[in-house]
Amino acid sequence: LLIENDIREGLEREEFDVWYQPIVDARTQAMIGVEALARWPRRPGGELKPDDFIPVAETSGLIYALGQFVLRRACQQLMPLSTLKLSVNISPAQFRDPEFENKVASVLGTTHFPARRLQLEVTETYVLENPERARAAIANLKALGTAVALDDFGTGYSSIGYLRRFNFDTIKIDKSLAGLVDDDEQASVLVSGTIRIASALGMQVVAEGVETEKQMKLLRLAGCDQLQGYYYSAPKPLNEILQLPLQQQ
Ligand code: G
Ligand code: G
Ligand code: MN
Ligand code: NA
Repeated sequence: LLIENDIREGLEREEFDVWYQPIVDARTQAMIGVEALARWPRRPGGELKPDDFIPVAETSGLIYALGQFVLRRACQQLMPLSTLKLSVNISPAQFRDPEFENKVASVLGTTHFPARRLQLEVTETYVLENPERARAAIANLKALGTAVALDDFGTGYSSIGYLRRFNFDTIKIDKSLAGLVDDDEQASVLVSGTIRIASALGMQVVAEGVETEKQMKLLRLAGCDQLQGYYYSAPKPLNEILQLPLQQQ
């Protein structure tokens, strides 16, 4: 059983790592950015997935330290790659922290990573539980120059009409929805309608979970700006991502 102390020790011993998944321009197919994903490869007794350790980190409060580690490490690693954008997942608990924006600013300050190359991904859970704080945090982050994305769109309950009021720069359509694009007519209408509305509201649209060429083509035709998924690559260490046969912008 994974307990709080294992994660604390893992952080102290620097057993955690950050892997990356390419995000490509739907039109040119060039890699324009990466999503950072926490990994625990050196955990004694075998690797654990984020779905095993992120929830424990959240309930124990260690998500603040783990989140800062991921953000700092990713900014340091991406720093030398002049144009590649970086997208980092943020837990609702981190976003709730009134010091969160200051912590982001401090990482940008110490790593010299340009704010405009950074995007933070949040889920609707966070937005729904405290709309006022969410609005303020998003405004403060945008004032820093950092973009904010709504992650996992299509897995929750809220409509794009409601979420529009939060000024997200980007909406990421969840793989459970995007993956349906080649399934049936109704699903495909749902996906393309979402893309059209989000685009008309001025948001960038990213489809996640692209696994086949057919899905890639349908999502591009439906108007997605960016694509991400196993079709391009699974998450890997940065050096392996940079060796993929994807042109870089
Ligand atoms: O890539 P993967 O299967 O490993 O990710 C599983 C889940 O864990 C995803 O929902 C992803 O957003 C989340 N996750 C991965 N890395 C991080 C991280 O650094 N911080 C947070 N808060 N969530 C993460
Ligand atoms: O919740 P979030 O969107 O941050 O989660 C990213 C998760 O999705 C990671 O666990 C990553 O490993 C996984 N993932 C990325 N691309 C694909 C894909 O094409 N298919 C599937 N099934 N999972 C994917
Ligand atoms: Mn994500
Ligand atoms: Na997602």
